[in-house]
Amino acid sequence: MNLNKIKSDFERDGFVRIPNFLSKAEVAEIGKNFNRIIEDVVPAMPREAVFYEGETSKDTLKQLIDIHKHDPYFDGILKQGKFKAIAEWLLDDEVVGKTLEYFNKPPLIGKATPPHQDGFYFMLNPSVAVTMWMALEPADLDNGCVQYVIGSHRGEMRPHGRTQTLGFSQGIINFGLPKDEQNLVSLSAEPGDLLVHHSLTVHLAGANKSQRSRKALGLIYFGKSAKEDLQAKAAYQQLLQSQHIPDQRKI
Ligand SMILES: O=C(O)CCC(=O)C(=O)O
Repeated sequence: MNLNKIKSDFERDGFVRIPNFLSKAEVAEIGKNFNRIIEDVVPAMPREAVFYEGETSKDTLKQLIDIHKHDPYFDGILKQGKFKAIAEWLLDDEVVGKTLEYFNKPPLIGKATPPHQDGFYFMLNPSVAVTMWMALEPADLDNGCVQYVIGSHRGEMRPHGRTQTLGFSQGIINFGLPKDEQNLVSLSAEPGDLLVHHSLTVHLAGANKSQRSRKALGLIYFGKSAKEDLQAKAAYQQLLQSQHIPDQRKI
């Protein structure tokens, strides 16, 4: 791993792909633990932390949030070790691990992830935070890999509005400007490849049109220098209430 190159790519593009960040054995261990969570822990998790694509069944499970609050193994993954260290390196800051998530797009029914900036959900000032997305299975355009708008982290916070996508309630309302179209790239990934993006980077993912699932681990880190914008947060909570959204994604 060339850490300097990883950081300069991240600073230039607003995201970086780190191939083989975890070994196949480490990925298998995480996959095994997610299976354990789905069997043993999900039944006791709060409703607003578990999202299904349509009916409630293991085959339609699409997202789990805040898993670290329910399980010491995943708390350790979030708060110790390699993921946290790379977040600190990229942000030039001490970081706090905020949440650990599970993402899937079930075969044929996994819906698209709307274009958004994570910072809109976080309400930080300055918006010093990263999201990590590590493939547990091959991800490509057919099953809905992550797509980024290169350099968008250097732009402004875009206007967001209500979507109908469970787990991603807010999306950019004017997405599709020439600067979006011209700079959009798809990042296919193999198991163990890690994608890291800045909280202002515009990103999305397509629907899963394939017969394969698309499972991934998600992690979010805030820099110690990022302060919660309490006024903006209160306004955001009010907005969610007015939209009848009981949960707040990510945090
Ligand atoms: O898994 C996905 O489809 C997208 C994940 C994402 O957008 C995020 O974690 O911010």
